Parts: sequence; structure tokens; C-alpha cells
Amino acid sequence: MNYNPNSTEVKQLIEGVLQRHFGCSAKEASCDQMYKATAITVKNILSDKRSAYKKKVNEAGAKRVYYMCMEFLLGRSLKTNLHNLGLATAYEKALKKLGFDLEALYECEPDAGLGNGGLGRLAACFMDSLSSLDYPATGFSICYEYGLFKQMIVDGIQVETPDVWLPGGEVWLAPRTDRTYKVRFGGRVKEEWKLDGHCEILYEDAEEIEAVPYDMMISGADSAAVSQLRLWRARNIQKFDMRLFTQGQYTQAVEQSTNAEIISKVLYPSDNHTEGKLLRLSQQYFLVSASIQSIIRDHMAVYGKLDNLPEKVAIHINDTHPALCIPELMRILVDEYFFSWEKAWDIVTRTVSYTNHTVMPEALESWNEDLFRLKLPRIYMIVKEINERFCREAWNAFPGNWSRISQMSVVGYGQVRMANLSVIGSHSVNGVSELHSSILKDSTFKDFYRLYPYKFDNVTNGIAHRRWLCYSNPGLAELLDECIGTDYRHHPESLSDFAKFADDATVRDRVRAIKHENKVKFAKMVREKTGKIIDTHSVFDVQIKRLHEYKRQLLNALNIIGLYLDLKENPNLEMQPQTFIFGAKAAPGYDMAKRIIKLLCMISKDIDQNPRIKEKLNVVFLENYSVSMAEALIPSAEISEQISLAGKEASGTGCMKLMINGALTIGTLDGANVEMQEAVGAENIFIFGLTANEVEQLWLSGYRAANYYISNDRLIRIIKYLSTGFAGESFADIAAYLLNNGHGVADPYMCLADFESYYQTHKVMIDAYTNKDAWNRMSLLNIAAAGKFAADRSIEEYADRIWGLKKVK
Ligand code: 26W
Repeated sequence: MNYNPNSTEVKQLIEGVLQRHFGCSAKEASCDQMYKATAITVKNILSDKRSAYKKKVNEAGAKRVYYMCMEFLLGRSLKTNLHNLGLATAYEKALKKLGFDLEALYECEPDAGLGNGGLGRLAACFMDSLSSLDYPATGFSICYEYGLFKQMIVDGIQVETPDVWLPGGEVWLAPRTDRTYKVRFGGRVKEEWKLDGHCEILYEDAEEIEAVPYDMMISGADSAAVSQLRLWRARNIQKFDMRLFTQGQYTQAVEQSTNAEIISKVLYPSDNHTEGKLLRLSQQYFLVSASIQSIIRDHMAVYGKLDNLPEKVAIHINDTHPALCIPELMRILVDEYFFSWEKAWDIVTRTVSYTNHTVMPEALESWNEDLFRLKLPRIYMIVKEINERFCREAWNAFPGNWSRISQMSVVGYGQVRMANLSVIGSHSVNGVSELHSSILKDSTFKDFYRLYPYKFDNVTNGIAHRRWLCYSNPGLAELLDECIGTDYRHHPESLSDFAKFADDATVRDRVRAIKHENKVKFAKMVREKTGKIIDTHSVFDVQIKRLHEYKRQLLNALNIIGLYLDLKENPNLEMQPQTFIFGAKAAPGYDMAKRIIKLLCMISKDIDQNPRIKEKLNVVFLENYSVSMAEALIPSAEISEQISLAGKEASGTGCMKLMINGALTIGTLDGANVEMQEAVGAENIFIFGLTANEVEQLWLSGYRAANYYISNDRLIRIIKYLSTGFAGESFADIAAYLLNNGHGVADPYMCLADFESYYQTHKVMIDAYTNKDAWNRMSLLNIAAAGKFAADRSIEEYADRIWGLKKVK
């Protein structure tokens, strides 16, 4: 197949698909049909390219990486695939001849929102880099029928509705009904020793569910490689119960079959918080078992043996969610291929590596031991064996230290602890920023670090800079092309060449003009969608991320309330107009997060009713924040809010997207902010607040909110006003929460401790904004320093130090 069709050929391809799939001509086609036909032609090109690439990988006997993740937050695919394939112009022309506008077709694609936030988006960015850098890679996840819920805001309250993405999203999926696997749950396990000395494992009354793969191709940018993302869907295979059916119990017979399929129904919407639900455990094992079987099948097809697995295969578990890879691979090696335990363990630990993405204690997964045993009896036996052997090893290392060993063990206090399993069963454990990786060593996994210091590593996160800069901010990309050439598209570190233009007034002015154009475009979009008017001469101050107390949207709100009161008291106050833009989803059961959304919405509503205030201060809460919305908003952002309590944000990646688009950061010394400061220089970033060490000290000595409150008049006014409230609603509950009054809930994220420093730093930043020339210079230097934060760099580090991968061109 021709991977580089010209516009005439593209036109023919599209017409062919329209005819075959929809029975219509281009003239008769709706936008939706045209989008689908276009996507199908791209998918076909990618499938052929992938087959050719796979052949090369097999011939070369190259090592591959399998990236396991419960979430892939892909967003849209058409635009990135077309640009990466170098076909955007040919398609644009072809579609024009067919009477359609490519840019408009992009909008027909629903976001594939198969993820919650950072972890899932990182996985998607990594797939892009893996293929662009010619590394053989497959991602594994679940084909959720519903992705992350759609958020509606009704009177300031978040209402969740199901995200039905498949009707438009399935054009990218290729079902492989010839490559299904069975996954077993429940029942009883029997061991039967055979005469030849091996032990056969028999299952009684287990439930078998079929895993059907749906494959998606992910194009690299100007590369030979095409990565594959394999998404598993659950299908019932247990015979339809005819007995029930003939007895007239039709619905019961149907119910049984849908029960199995519930496994791939919906993504759990909780970010950084475990619920310990049995269905979630089933999802995890379903993903892991089907994927490991698929890996083994592919490997055996090429090599016919498994001894060389660690040389040819790297399995990466993205956070602990797929940690059952470890016992599942043990199960297959020991039960099905009759490896000795020792040999199997050696293979597993040399194959598997693990990344931790959070230090929040409530996000560390552990399962009730009884549930675990009932649901996964054989895996439970294997985990127990892993644990016993580990405890013996730990006993030798720390003789007599029971309390330490019991903290490190996989099974303890009636719980199965996934983080401990992940560390014990992997050869590499890494965090996602320097600070985070050192917190893992010094605290979260302190004892493991003593035992296995050689396992611990850091790979700072990165973003798909082609998607987040080149394709979503074409104006800026064009300027960069002109100034420094196009090399940075493949070697993001070359962005540093742009720093040479810091003293060039024309380039600085263009940076600013591009930002302004992007602001106008974004404001227009908001106006069309919501009717809300944004002043494009106000500074766009943006906080976009999941709503969580530790991310401190509340701290931002307190500062906004301060400005609101300033203007209320003195409507003539000279002030740089500011627009605070928020995008955030709250986990459906997270009441405090929902209250904070309500507070932001009510401030916004209140200001809308106060025209004098609105001239200078505006708050916009964007409904249903998503990847596509981020792509539209980030190019227009000027201030990037990265204000988590230090020590809590593992890395953050939104900060990188904003930086590479020329926004200036106001942030704490947390996660990747620390390295951003190193990269851009302290004079080009606005750092405030407690450091991670100071937070730790304050926590140990006892955080008392009142100490900060009583000595700060501004804070007193703001917090008192919370009770008065906005647009008729009091937020006395939030005031009490911040002051640790009444409810007994403290503010564990110390908003008041950082308030003064935040307020002062924000003020300095706004002053800096009024000096346009100096601001543009800083903006330019941020773009130039953002190269380090590309996923291409992260992937090179993983490939080199953790996976031992080589490129196949
Ligand atoms: C079990 C519930 C659950 C679900 C998701 C627990 C934890 C998670 C994720 C690990 C949370 C997450 O997305 N963490 C984010 O990962 C990003 C990518 O590494 C980091 O940039 C963010 O700092 C981190 O919060």
C-alpha cells in the first residue's frame, strides 16, 4: 500500500470508503459520514504501515515494550495522525475538492476520554513518542464503553452524565475476534501431582469471560513505526442458560450474560483515591490476564521459547493498577510452561518495571484479602508464595525487625498491597520528577530503598510536544520554524536556540501577537458555546487539572476573593484586568471538590451581576474540561497556576504544556516545577510558598491555621466574606474547613500557610505583566527552556535505562 497518497489518491480513497461503508457519494455525505470515511482511510494506511513495521521488528528480533495502563486519555486522533503521517495537506486539498473543510471535520471527532487525568494523558503522550522515535511498542488497556463522565454544571453543581464515545470513536478501532483470550474468575483451585513430577492446576466452577481485542494504531511523526494500542472488551462466553430461558426466566438469562460484560463498561472516575471495589479488581485482572496471554502468544510465535523473555520483552506497569501482571506472568510460566519457581521469578523480575505516579496515601491500592482470594484464587496462592519468599529475604536483611518486615510485606492486616507487590516484582521503580523520586526513596518506599537501592530511578515526565505545540498552536510553531528551523519538531532540545531571539524586539512582538490571536480565538469559542464574554485584553490566568484539595484550587479562589473585595471597596481601583479560567472535574463522590467547584461558579455568577467589578475581574469555569478543550485553551494562556502543596504533586504535566506555549508559571517548589525553575532560571518563573521539607516540618510540629489567620487582615476579610457568600450562597462550611473549626476537618493542604506568599507573588506577577516587553521576553525564554519537558526525552530515558530498547527503523 501507498503510505503517501497525493490529494487525488486521497480523494479516491475517501470516495471508495463512502460508497462501501455508507452507500453514498461525497455530495450526499453528512459531515459525520465524511469524518468517519476520512478516519477509516487513515486507519487503513496505519494498519498496513503497522504490518510492515511489525515484520521488520520480527526479522530484527528486536526487543519490544508493552505499556500496561488502566487509562489512556487519548483525546482526538485524526489531526495528530494526519500531521504525523505528513498527510495533512493532501487531505486538506482532497476534502476541499469534495466540498469539505478538514478543520471542521476535526470537530466531528469525539474525545476518547479513557482516562482521568495526568496518568492517562501521560500514557497517550508516551505512545506518540514511542512511535515517533521508532521503538516497537504496544499499549494495553480496557475498551471502556463509557470513558470519564461528561460534566454538566447546573447552578454551580457538577452533574455527571455518561460519556458515550464509541459511535464516533470506534472508527479507529479494529476488532480482532480471531485473537480472543479467556480470563478466569472465582471458583476453586485443585493441585494434582502427575507421575512425571509436575503439578497440574485444575479449576472448578470458575467463571470464564472472553477478552476481545480492539486495536488502535498510533502513528509516529515522520517515522517508520506505528504503535498499537490494544483495548480489551469483555464478552460473555458462558453458554446462554437455555433452561432458564425455557422456564420463562428470559431476563434472568440475559442478566447473566450482561454481568460478565460489565467489566469493560465504565472507567472508574476516581483520581488518586481507591474505593477497593471488587469490580475494579476484576477490571485490573481482566486487563492483565488478557494482555499477558497476548504477549506470550506473540513471543512464542517468533521465538518458540520463553527463557529469553527478558531479553525480548519489557513489560511496564503504569502505577500499581496493572501490578497483577507479576503473579499472572508467574502463573503462566509455572502452571502452563512448567518453569521452576526460581527460574520463573528471575524471568518476571527482569521483565517487569514499575512507575509510581502519586504519594497520596489514599491512592495506594490495597485489596481486602478475602475478596481477593475469592475472586482470584490461583493468583492469591501465587501472591502468598511471593510474599513468603520475600519475607524470608527481608528477614535476612533486617533480622528481627518484625515491624519493618510487616510494613514491607505484600499481604498483611487482611490486605493485599499492590505497591509492595510492584516494588518486589520489578527490576526498576521510578518516580516522575526528581523531587517525587527522592520522596519515594526517603519516605514512601524508604525500607525498600534500603533493600534494593539499585532498583530506584527517576524519569521526569514529558509531553507530546508535537500535539501540544506544533499542532495546537500553529502560529507559534510557524514562528519557531522561521527563527530556528524545524529541527525542534524531532529534537525538542533544539528549542533552546529560540533563546537567542530574546533580545530581538520583532520576535518578541510576534510572540505577543500570536498569544493575542490565540486569546481572541479562544474567547470567540467560549462566547459561541456559553454566551460568556471574555475581555481579550485581560490577562488569562489558567488553572486546569482535576479538582483536588492538594492541587489547591481553593488557594486560587481565596486570592480571587481578595481582589473582588478590593474592587468592591474601591470600584475605581487601578488594576490590570484579570480573567481567571478554570477547568476541572471532581470525582463524583468527592464532596469537598464539588463544593469548591460551586464556590468558583458562584463567584463567577456574582461578578457577572456586578458590571463594575467585571470590568477588571472575571472568573470563568469551563464545563466538561477535556483534552480537546485543553488544546484550544492552552495556546491562549498567559499565567499557569501550579500551586499544589509542596511534596504532593508527583510531577504535573499541564505545567509543561502551558510553559511550552509561552505561559509563565506561578507555582510552589513541587513536582516538575522544581526542574522548570532550573531550566528557565529563577528570574523567569514565579515561585512561592513552603518547600516540601518545610511542609513536612510544619506537619510534624502541628499545622495551626489560626496562626496565619489572626495575623493577616486580608485573610480575615476574605474568610469572613466566605460566610457572607456569593450570588446568595454562603460558604461558611469552607471557612470552617480552612480554620479547622466546627466540623473537625482540618485543611490538610495548608492553604492559609501559603496564602500571603501566594498573594504577594501573584501581585508581583501582575505588575510584571504590565511591562509588556519584559513579559514577552520571559515568555519567549520559557518556550526556549521547555525542550527538556518533551515526552521524546522521557522515552529515550526509559528506553535506555529501564527497558533496554533499540530503535527499529
Ligand atoms: C485507584 C485510584 C487512582 C487512580 C488514578 C489512584 C491513582 C491514580 C493516578 C496515579 C493519579 C494520577 O494521575 N497521578 C498523576 O500522574 C501524573 C503523571 O505522572 C503526574 O504528572 C501527576 O502529578 C499525578 O498526580
